[in-house]
Amino acid sequence: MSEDCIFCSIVAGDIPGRVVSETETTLAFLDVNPLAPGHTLVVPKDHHARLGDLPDDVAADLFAEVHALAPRVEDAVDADATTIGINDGEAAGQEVPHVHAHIVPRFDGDGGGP
Ligand code: DGP
Repeated sequence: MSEDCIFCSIVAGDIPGRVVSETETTLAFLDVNPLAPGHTLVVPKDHHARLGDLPDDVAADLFAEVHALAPRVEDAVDADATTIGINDGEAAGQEVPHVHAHIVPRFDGDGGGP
């Protein structure tokens, strides 16, 4: 855990998160500033700032959870498609330096994306 990391605080239960699912190594919760209904973030429970910092097994667990969850999120909000993305590094738009995958439900004609 990193002391001043907002996502570590959500994982620890120190600040509230609207949790969607949890595995031994990952937590998924709703984005506080959603691009669409159901916009979900999936994070490894351990603190790692960048994708390349993840040990292989943690990276595999993270993608396995995105793989399992994305169709469920899409169904839950009756979306037409899903955009999945990771902003990896500040210049890529990463605001929270704790690796996270965005699952963004998409709707026909919504005209936008992350
Ligand atoms: P990124 O730009 O890829 O680092 O996305 C960070 C996302 O994290 C952004 O969509 C808003 C979300 N976010 C920031 N702070 C919080 C928080 O305290 N709770 C939740 N649920 N989401 C947060």
